[in-house]
Amino acid sequence: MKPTQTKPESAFSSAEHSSAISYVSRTDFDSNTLSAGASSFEAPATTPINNAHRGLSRRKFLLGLGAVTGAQTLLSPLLPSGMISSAFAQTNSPSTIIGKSAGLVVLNDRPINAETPAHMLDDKITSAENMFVRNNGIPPSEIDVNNWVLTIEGESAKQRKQYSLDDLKQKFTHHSYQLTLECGGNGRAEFSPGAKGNQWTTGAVACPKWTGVRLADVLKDVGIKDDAVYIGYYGKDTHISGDASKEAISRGVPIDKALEHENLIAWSMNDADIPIMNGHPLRLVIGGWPASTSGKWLERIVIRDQVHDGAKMAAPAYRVPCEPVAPGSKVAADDMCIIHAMPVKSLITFPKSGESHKQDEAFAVRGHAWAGDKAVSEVHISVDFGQTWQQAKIEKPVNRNAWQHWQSELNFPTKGYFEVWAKATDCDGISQPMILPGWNPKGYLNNACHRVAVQVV
Ligand SMILES: Nc1nc2c(c(=O)[nH]1)N[C@H]1C(S)=C(S)[C@@H](COP(=O)(O)O)O[C@H]1N2
Ligand SMILES: [Mo]
Repeated sequence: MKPTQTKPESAFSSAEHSSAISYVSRTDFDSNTLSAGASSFEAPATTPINNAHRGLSRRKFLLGLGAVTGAQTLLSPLLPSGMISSAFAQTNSPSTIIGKSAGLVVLNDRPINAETPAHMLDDKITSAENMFVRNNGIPPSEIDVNNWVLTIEGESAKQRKQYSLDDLKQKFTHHSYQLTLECGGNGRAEFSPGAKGNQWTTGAVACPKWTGVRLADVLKDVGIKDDAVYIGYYGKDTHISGDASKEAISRGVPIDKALEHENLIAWSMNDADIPIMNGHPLRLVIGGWPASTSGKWLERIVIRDQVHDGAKMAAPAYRVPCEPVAPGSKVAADDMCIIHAMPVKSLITFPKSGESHKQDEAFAVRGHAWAGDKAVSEVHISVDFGQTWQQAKIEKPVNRNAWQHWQSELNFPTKGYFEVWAKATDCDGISQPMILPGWNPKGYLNNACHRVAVQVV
């Protein structure tokens, strides 16, 4: 049963958030803010291709901002079209999403979707304010922590059982893990032909520390029948249409994946309550898989005797062609397969793209790398468009399914314009591609190398 939309209560009490559906204030957006302090490298820019395929809501949003296009031309002479790193596609639009940094880039305000510029992901543990927000529907307007109930049921559950937050906290052992959540559509902005949906560049990824109980412990407490195939989640958010009979999203994972130790039913992020936009008071955290499997505002888990058939499980959502297709192809629903683990990927979080650097000074570069269910074994850096590579130092993950930090020091052969490229390789020897891999209709799984610009002076 879905809750009906009610007026915002204490959780959303701040004056700027007085409307029941608007958690974003647009008042800070104006062309002055965007252009102030924008050097030629910091200028927001997108390729013509990306502009052509931006979602309608984004286009409207940008139009509302005014003079964005002027700033775009500042950068374009520096890079051949099609070679513009997605890092440059980010604007510096300030946002005021409840609990979130002003530096997050809002891609859509209904539902709220906002990504984190790469340099704001520099911390080893992503801060709550800097974690991206990906909402498919409207977040719950009332959250009653004391009366929150998690129900576990389904054809393959031995019984139907309910837990309050206190039950969960008292009955089961607590575990903390740093777990990487990356939206399946992260990197979509680079698709050509473009894909509809939020035009994520690089910032729909985060790796905070989560605390809660093991999903497996709770499922086992309920009892799992031998015929269990999948689990599915349901959250308290509502469908964007306001239709209470529809779910915003209800996805899941195969039972074998669900039973892995690192999956949590979490109530805490970085030792504090999970931010409202990230699923307070309870969420699933399934590290390494598309973050769409990590249900927010978690109210119910079903243990299924078939592949879960909740909202956004069916094609084309979170599916890619089972066999590779030519860019722009139409793909039949039957030929689309559910995305499992996310592919190997890395991010350069320092320096910020567009900084200047003195040639005679040491140049430090660092970031994170992750590889779905696997570990990353190597990261390589190039400053000559991939002609030569230098190996970076990489740390072990703090636990399975946590991203890994890497760092390196670089020398530049001359002054001038350079791009720093980073390429991670997973423990099976699979590396990131330099350019967009396997085109797919919805723009998922772009794990092409991240590139940042440096002007050496
Ligand atoms: N209930 C609920 N859970 C959800 C979603 C949602 O819209 N509603 N979005 C999913 C998707 S597509 C992603 S990428 C992640 C985003 O998590 P975040 O918003 O905490 O960053 O949450 C997932 N879980
Ligand atoms: Mo997502």
